[in-house]
Amino acid sequence: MEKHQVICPYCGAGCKYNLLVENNQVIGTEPLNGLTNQGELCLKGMSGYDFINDTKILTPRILYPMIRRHKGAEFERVSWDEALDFTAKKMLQIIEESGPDAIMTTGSSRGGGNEANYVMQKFTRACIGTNNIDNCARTCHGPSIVGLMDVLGSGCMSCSIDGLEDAGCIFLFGYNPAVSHPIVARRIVRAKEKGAKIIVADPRRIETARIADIYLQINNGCNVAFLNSFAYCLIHDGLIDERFIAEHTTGFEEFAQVVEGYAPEKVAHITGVDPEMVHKAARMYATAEPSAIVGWGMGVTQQKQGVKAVRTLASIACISGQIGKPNSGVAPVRGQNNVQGSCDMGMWPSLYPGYQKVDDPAVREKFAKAWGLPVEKLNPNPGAKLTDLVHLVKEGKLRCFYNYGEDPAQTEPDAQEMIETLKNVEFFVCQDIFMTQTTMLADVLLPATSWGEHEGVFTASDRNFQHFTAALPPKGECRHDWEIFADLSTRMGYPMHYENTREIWHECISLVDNFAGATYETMEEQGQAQWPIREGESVGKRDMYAGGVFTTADHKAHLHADEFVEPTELPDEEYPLVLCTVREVGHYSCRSMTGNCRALAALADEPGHVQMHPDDAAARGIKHGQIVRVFSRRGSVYSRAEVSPRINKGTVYMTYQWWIGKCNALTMHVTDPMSGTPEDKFSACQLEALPDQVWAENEVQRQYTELKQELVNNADRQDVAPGAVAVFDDPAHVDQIV
Ligand SMILES: Nc1nc2c(c(=O)[nH]1)N[C@H]1C(S)=C(S)[C@@H](COP(=O)(O)OP(=O)(O)OC[C@H]3O[C@@H](n4cnc5c(=O)[nH]c(N)nc54)[C@H](O)[C@@H]3O)O[C@H]1N2
Ligand SMILES: Nc1nc2c(c(=O)[nH]1)N[C@H]1C(S)=C(S)[C@@H](COP(=O)(O)OP(=O)(O)OC[C@H]3O[C@@H](n4cnc5c(=O)[nH]c(N)nc54)[C@H](O)[C@@H]3O)O[C@H]1N2
Ligand code: SF4
Ligand SMILES: [Mo]
Repeated sequence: MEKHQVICPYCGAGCKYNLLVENNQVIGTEPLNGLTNQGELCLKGMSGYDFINDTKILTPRILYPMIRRHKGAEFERVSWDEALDFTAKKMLQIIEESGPDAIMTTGSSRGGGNEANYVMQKFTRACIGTNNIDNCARTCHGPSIVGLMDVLGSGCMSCSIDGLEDAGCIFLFGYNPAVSHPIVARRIVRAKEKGAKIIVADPRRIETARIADIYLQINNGCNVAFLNSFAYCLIHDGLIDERFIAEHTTGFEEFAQVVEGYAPEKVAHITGVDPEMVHKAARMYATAEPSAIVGWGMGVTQQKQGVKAVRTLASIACISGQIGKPNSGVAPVRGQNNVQGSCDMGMWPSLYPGYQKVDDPAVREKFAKAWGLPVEKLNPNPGAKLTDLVHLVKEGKLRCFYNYGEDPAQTEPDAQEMIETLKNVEFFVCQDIFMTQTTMLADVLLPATSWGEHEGVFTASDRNFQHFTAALPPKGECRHDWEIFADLSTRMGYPMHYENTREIWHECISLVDNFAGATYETMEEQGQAQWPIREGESVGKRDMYAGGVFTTADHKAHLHADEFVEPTELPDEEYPLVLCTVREVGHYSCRSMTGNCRALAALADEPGHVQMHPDDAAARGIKHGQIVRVFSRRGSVYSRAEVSPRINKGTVYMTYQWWIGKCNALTMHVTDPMSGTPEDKFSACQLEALPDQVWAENEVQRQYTELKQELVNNADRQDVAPGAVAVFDDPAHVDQIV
């Protein structure tokens, strides 16, 4: 048996383990003593490996390049040369006719790694000439990046995951670590054991609420009102750090003026919590010794006022002096295993690698020189966002979408609208490891090696770069993501040649002062390298902003508070329930990987669950475990009722992992105007009991089988080698292939 060291491909906790390999099959995992996981793993780390073996439980892997010669044609397997020449020709034609901004690309926050992302953004900027590049952080912690850059200067965690257990208080606001980052949740339990106070504010009584000293069951969608009232208490109850405010911040007067209107007593009808408890929570947080950390997640960011809430959270840390010392400050715990990395690599329309701004001439000068280009070739304008895709395609401004390692047909809001967009975009290239609902719609499908089949570097949520190795050789004709981008770029007239990921990585870090010390050698010697880490340094910074020195231009924190605005689609008579969409513990994002793992697929399957309060279930005659219909202004799906008193009345919760119980068929495409992040946490819906449960169970299975079969049919086209005769029963298709 062989053992190969990897970093987990699921959440951003960055757990380290070995893949156990026998006869070219992964047969298990073995936890290692990584910085964050210390010899432990969660369910997904333990059991989430066998998708690599192409189990075909949910959907097949793609192993050969395929193209559609024209819209509406079937997939046809072709050689790499043909697939890439076909793509290059079409993209060059679009650039010539409509300019580089008619193309959008994405980064992937999953298996590919930092090197693949670096090469993708170089291809996008240097070869195509656009800044239309984005990643799933747009639907995720985008508001944390934008809001924290405004207030503190950097859009990341100020502390470290392992440091959580040494804080005196942890305040969790709209973040459910027991499900989302179980190994981070373990640190919070440790903190509690070491005497830390825990505050949880979440409309659902989440697992961590059980160990909370104060649990605040706030109303959905009230964040800005609640945080303003929290800040009001800090100011009025004598809990602010006046010296810190005077020496290290700007804008306190304006901040105080805004929150003045939000006494907890005055806004209790919005927040839904006992004002006395807000005063208590503010005191517990501000007086904690030696430090306090405020941690947040999607409950904050997937809201119309996401950026505003983030700015207030960061300002709260500043005015109470709970930042700028060890194990303190802000913890927007990044979701995907490498979403911190794809942002680090500049998969963002306004930023080059290392958060260097595209509209800064000195930055463009630096990259142009390094990439051997005249500076005029680098576009000075920030590009479009992933959530702009729909309207740009509709308006005819975007003609090509190159989707690398994302599944928008499942994960973007208003799925039907997104699917139409993907069907309508003139030229749609997909690079993935699986056949998915998105890749099924592609004009060109490029098969990449999976995590486990390539090496690279991921960045964990707390800015730690960690190297992972390959355990298996590539399957079929799969190529590494970075090789595909470099080859395509070369065919399009901007040659890129790299021997390996080490070469790419060392080019990347030579262009970013804050990453320069994170060489492969440092990662090997230290186990990881946490940025900021300058050239020659072997250890980076666990904590940012020491002594209250921020990374803004004037090194001060710029405090911000805003007025509260209600969510966009409030419940009404027709759609009286709030729909909030969250996560499934044993499945991960679009589920292409976890759905193909034997143990995880056996634990939970379609049509997923809809969580509701017993009164909301009773009012509709719904019983626990029954299939129900959930519908909104956008669509209608089936799900299974999960009735629990831990859910707040008037709101139902669905997880976004399911194909049949697809909550994104119900969500709205409305975004925070400051970050472009969808309001996935709040829309209006209704539930209906289904009297004939036998029919309902059969209907779910019928839909599920049909969709799986559609994916298999598309994937089966790869079994017909180029030039061979197809044996499918569709005569039109056979004609084409012959
Ligand atoms: N098992 C598993 N783990 C995952 C993922 C997965 O798919 N499966 N996905 C990963 C990804 S991409 C991410 S980004 C992270 C996300 O991890 P989290 O940030 O924990 O995400 P959610 O569970 O969606 O939302 C967090 C909490 O916000 C609460 N909430 C809802 N509305 C409000 C509100 O108005 N105010 C407040 N304060 N709270 C509210 C919800 O009840 C929920 O408990 O998880 C990662 N980990
Ligand atoms: N309603 C609702 N929707 C949501 C959310 C929510 O809370 N509610 N959460 C949002 C959040 S926070 C996020 S982050 C997004 C996630 O949205 P996505 O990024 O779309 O979801 P993933 O499942 O991570 O998609 C990863 C894709 O990459 C592929 N892949 C994996 N490894 C590799 C590789 O090495 N190379 C290549 N080429 N491909 C690879 C996988 O097969 C999969 O198709 O979903 C968002 N959607
Ligand atoms: S906590 Fe996250 S990184 Fe760690 S094993 Fe679980 S899914 Fe993987
Ligand atoms: Mo995420």
